[in-house]
Amino acid sequence: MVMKKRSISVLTVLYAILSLILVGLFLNKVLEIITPSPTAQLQAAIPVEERGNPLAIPAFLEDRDPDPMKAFYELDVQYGQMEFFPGVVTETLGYNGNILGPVLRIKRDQEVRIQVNNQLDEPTTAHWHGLDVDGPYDGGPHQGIMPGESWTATFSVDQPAATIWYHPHFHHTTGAQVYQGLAGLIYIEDEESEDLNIPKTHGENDFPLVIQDRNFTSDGSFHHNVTMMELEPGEVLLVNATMDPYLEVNRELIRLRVLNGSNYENFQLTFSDGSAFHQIASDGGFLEAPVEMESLFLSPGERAEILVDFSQVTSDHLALTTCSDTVLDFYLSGPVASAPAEFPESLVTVPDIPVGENPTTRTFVLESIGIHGTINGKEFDMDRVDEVVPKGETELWVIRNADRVGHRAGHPFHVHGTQFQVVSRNGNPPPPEEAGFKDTVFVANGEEVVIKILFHKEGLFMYHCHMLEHEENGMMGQVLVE
Ligand SMILES: [Cu+2]
Repeated sequence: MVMKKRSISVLTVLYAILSLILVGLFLNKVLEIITPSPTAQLQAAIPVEERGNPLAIPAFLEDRDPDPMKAFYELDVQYGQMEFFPGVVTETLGYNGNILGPVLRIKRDQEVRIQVNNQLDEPTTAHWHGLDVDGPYDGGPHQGIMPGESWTATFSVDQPAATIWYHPHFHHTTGAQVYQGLAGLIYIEDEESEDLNIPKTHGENDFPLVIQDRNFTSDGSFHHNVTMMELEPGEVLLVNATMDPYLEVNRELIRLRVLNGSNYENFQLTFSDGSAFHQIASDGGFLEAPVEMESLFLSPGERAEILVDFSQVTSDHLALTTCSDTVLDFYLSGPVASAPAEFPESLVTVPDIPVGENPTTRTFVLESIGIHGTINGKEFDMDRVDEVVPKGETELWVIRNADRVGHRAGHPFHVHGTQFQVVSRNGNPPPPEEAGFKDTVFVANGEEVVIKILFHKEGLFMYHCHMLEHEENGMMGQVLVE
């Protein structure tokens, strides 16, 4: 009888503790919902009439080699500060400035040297995302630049005109360094891109748009909040590191070079008036012909160039949006035209990557649980070569997303060192906007994407999910090309 009484009282105490925990968790959740986040509080402190900033346009970096067949660029990786919220300083990282970096313009067939000076007190690397380059100059995790040191990448450019980009890739700090501001664009130009009758005046009718989501802590610092489940989605969208950006343009044909520079988020871009536009280029260069679309999907790391015809838009204002959030406001001026702007019906001939009779086929199975992931059941190991591929031989890579549920609905699969072509998506031919050269392909949950891939350069290269926090938590492998 005594025993029974004691066991009841222990159970009662346990129930009481459990109930308290549950009530505590519930109240915490309620508090979270009713209390604005630090990011929302900082934004709300900006008076409505003071919101809206002219879109920052990154400058072209000066090429310091007078020889037109050569280019020499210097990038300083440095600490910076921004004032996104009036009177609140945000500590940032940038190349040659406070945040992001200048645009590097390189020409096909040029011999290029880029010297990267690390002025941070932590290691970094400079990876040329989308460049056909020898392994030692790729700027992946093996090419760490220690604090105070410099590293020079040397390469010749032998790939079509494209909008590519650069960002750090030091293992375990990539996500944090990109989040704090390290990213920049590279424009590769060639005779075809120069001859095409499309807008090409930088900052006038040809604009880069680096779109990134961000959160802040109450003191104004970037809040790169990685949980067991995800990287917390940003409540704020920055374009070229501009908060609440707007762009004033003439009513004419405008070219936008869009990079999804987010660590973890997909974008589904549309115009607020529902108007159509044309995609003219994907990651690795121009498409054969402009593709008309009303909505552009970009996963992290992907690029698209689009032509938007504002010439007949009567309204003075419209916005680029993603899932009803404003990305960029456009203010139009000038007369409304009576006819649409003209642009080429065909762009370039995209050379088909040739495939031999019995190509080697490799399968890459992507799986994730929350922030952690694997490729073919393995977590990344910097000391393990996962695949050995002969240089100059086209292979078929089958990329299968084994996830059935999960955040962000899929994984952007990126391969370093070359540009590939999509053969099929779930057995069907790719849509026309995916028919050009790609270096990052989105593979939705349950999907299977087949690519054909040909490495022209030797060395050790990474392939990985371009959700940077997945990449850092297992979803990366290494291919040795020899
Ligand atoms: Cu992923």
